[in-house]
Amino acid sequence: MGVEAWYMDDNTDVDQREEHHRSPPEHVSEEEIAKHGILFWTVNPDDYRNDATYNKVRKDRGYSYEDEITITKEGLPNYEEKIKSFFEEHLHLDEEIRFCLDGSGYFDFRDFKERWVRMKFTKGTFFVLPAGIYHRFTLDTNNYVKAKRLFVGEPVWTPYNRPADDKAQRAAYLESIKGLAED
Ligand code: KMT
Ligand code: NI
Repeated sequence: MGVEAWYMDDNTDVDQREEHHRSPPEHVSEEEIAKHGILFWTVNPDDYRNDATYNKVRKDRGYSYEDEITITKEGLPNYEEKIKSFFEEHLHLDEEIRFCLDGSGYFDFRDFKERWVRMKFTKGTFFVLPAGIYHRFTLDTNNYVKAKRLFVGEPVWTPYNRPADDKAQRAAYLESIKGLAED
């Protein structure tokens, strides 16, 4: 359903906003992403209120809360600090649900072998990262994204930086992907 993803090189110290493809590039399929418990859809960003997929997912999964975040140097208070914390490897005790309205960026997640997978977050991308998955976010070189954040009930955005292996949600997540090692 239109998510582009690839294994990363190890040079994010240089500039996290670059693509960081390996050489040669190694793409990661949507099937592989899905095996990690990540859900994703493509939604019409210009008319999402009337988008059947968007409405069905919200209803079925109980996403009662939504707001918007715009990330630009001028528009986001404590920009530098936020950019830095988004890119620290972390997990949450709840799902991270994001829908890209405009602009773009990258969500990186750790696969079952601890490799970083970079997923392109672009206009119309709607996805759910499961609780307990290690991940991070960065803007790309366009330096602009506008996204919706959804949640079940009152939102909790707290990141737990790695290591957070003592969390029950981490153990549950690892249990959920246990089968991957044997594939
Ligand atoms: C997060 O939690 O990493 C963010 O909200 C990043 C911005 S959403 C594109
Ligand atoms: Ni997060």
